[in-house]
Amino acid sequence: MTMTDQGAVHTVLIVDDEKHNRLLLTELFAGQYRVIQAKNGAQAIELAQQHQPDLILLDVLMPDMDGMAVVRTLKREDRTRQIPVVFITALDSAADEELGLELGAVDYITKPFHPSIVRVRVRNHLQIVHQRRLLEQLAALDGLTGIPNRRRFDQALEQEWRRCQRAGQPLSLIVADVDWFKPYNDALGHAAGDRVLQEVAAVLRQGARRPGDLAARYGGEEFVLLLPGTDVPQAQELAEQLRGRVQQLALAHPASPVALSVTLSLGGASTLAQTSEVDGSFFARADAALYQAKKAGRNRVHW
Ligand code: GH3
Ligand code: MG
Ligand code: MG
Ligand code: MG
Repeated sequence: MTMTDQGAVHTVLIVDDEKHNRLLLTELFAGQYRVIQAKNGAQAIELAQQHQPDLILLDVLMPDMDGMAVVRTLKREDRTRQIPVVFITALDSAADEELGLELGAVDYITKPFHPSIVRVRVRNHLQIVHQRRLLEQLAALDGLTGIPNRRRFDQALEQEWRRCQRAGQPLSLIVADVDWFKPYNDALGHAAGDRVLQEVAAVLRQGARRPGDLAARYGGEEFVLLLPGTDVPQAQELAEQLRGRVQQLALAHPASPVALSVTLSLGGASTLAQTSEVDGSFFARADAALYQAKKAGRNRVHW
């Protein structure tokens, strides 16, 4: 079996109205992938949504809903848009092939097919799927600290905002900034500064412990924690814990005017979202609270 990056087996959905073809293709792939089968267009769409296969092998000529209509539907839905579709069909005109590819299929194979060629084409497309996922994962992470980056945070904020709005749940946000970090760098060098950011990131990552929580590096020495379903007292308690844990790291800071070690200032905001769009003042409130924490002397939480 060929593994995906998550260590699971790739799933291939085979769609054909003729049982003989389904069996032939299933036999071709069953040793390598998890194979699921659909015998018509409606079932194909249902199974695609339910199982999120890594690739779909799709017949065109089927009663009721043909393969072209299936692709149109898959491409309209967020959950199925990305799944690569390979047409495998008796329709061998250039116009049909052009239409199939135009609709967004990644490949077009005509029947009768050579099994070995179908096998390698599918394998190659699955390799691209695998590489795309690795790139997507990398693009969401901060290179220095390994925690999610600002791009990922921005996506998560939109998702969680809407989710909390629908569920009528609170959403909390903590913005954290390392105190006196410029003098730290100046005194101990940039490489030592980088190590501080890695240690602080590890503390914040451990703090994001509920499902849906997200700790991210927002930029420079500034971090954010997104806490869906977390109300003001819970979020304040967590912020205070994180402040304490960073202090307990006891990373010597020879140039800090306020403490002997590296400290963190944190600002927070909580909301009960009413709109479906993220309200820009949400982040601004947390940021303003951070500013207050700085002004009040640093190494503290403000709300
Ligand atoms: P404050 O307590 O008000 O936050 O003071 P500060 O010195 O931390 O704030 P300031 O914004 O003046 O300085 C931030 C510093 O963070 C300056 C910049 O060189 C440093 N910095 C930003 N990104 C990185 C990084 O990736 N690595 C290192 N080592 N330093 C960084
Ligand atoms: Mg058919
Ligand atoms: Mg700072
Ligand atoms: Mg800063």
